[in-house]
Amino acid sequence: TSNWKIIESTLREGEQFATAWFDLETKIKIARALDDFGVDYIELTSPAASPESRAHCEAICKLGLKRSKILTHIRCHMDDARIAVETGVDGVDVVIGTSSFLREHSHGKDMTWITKTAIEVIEFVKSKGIEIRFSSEDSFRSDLVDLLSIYQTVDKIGVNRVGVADTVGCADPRQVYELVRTLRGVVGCDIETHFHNDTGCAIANAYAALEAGATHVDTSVLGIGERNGITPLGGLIARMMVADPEYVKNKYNLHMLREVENLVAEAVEIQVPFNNYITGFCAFTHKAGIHAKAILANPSTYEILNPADFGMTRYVSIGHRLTGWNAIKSRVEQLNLELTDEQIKDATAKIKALADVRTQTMEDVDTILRVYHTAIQQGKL
Ligand code: HCA
Ligand code: CU
Repeated sequence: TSNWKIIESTLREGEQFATAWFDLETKIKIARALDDFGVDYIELTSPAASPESRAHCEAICKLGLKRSKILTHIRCHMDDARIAVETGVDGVDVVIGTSSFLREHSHGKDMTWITKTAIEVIEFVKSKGIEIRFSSEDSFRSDLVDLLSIYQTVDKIGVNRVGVADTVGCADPRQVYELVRTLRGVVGCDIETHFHNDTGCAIANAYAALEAGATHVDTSVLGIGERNGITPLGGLIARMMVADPEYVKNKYNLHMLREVENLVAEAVEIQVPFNNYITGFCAFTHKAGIHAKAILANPSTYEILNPADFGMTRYVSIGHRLTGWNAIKSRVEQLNLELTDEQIKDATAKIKALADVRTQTMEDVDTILRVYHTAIQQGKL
């Protein structure tokens, strides 16, 4: 897994999220934030979707972003392709359903029609000198022979990427690894992947795809998209920070993650989940006495990611019944109180007793420690 790229689809897949509605100003803010973060590509809703979508696409292409290339995403159809190439995008992502579910109940076309149209669309987009990706939709419920043969055909006529999409979120990492691995042996072009999260595998699947030789992963901020969404940008970053830390640190401006998530959360009126990767409120909170003690000695004991890499801070929670005297001692030192270890153990026992009645806030803990300290000084204890 090296030299992989992110295709950030908050402004395409993310617009398909239940409560998403982006005006141009919001889209520009999100696009600029993603560019500051450093994603390789930003994918936009098809300009054929509506007049506003087209105007937005044109406006975002004119921003002259520093790092991110602009893509739009269209159906495999000449009508859409003709509009897309006029918008100023750097590339076009073309998609068509290939599973029997979608062929029979959605667009009604057979593989012969699909192949013929794909070739026509690809040659047209290529003739305009911009990037082209061809993807099947519902790849994991498509016939493998159909898939490989169409990918091989489009690879021969010179697409930049072929795409694999788990449209319904049914695939598991092993299946993904196998399909991408097979595909890697069949095409020479780049391989883009797109994973829905219906069964909780979206990040693991993206990782398995990269391990198998995929080059591009689709993400959206906070994972927003159809139904419960796709691989989240932050979750993929967390995974890859462990797998490939130098690459991730050198390439992406990780301190921007929180800002871009807050921007998108506000735009679609959701909260950042409590258990969100990296930025969830408790992502770096340590609680049990045993954990707190070890974390204070060396954070790597119970942290695989360093919060400072993302502009986040670690928090050691101490006002609860699971607390321990080592954690309390570190607070005593922060407060500049002079207490012996024996006294700290005594104060810890008092905090634990109170916390058995109700959880103590940081302020509560500080007050208990200050009162205890004063009592010691006045010789009352
Ligand atoms: C959809 C299409 C898509 C396309 C993915 C892609 C999917 O909204 O159904 O073009 O890579 O999940 O198949 O998002
Ligand atoms: Cu999708």
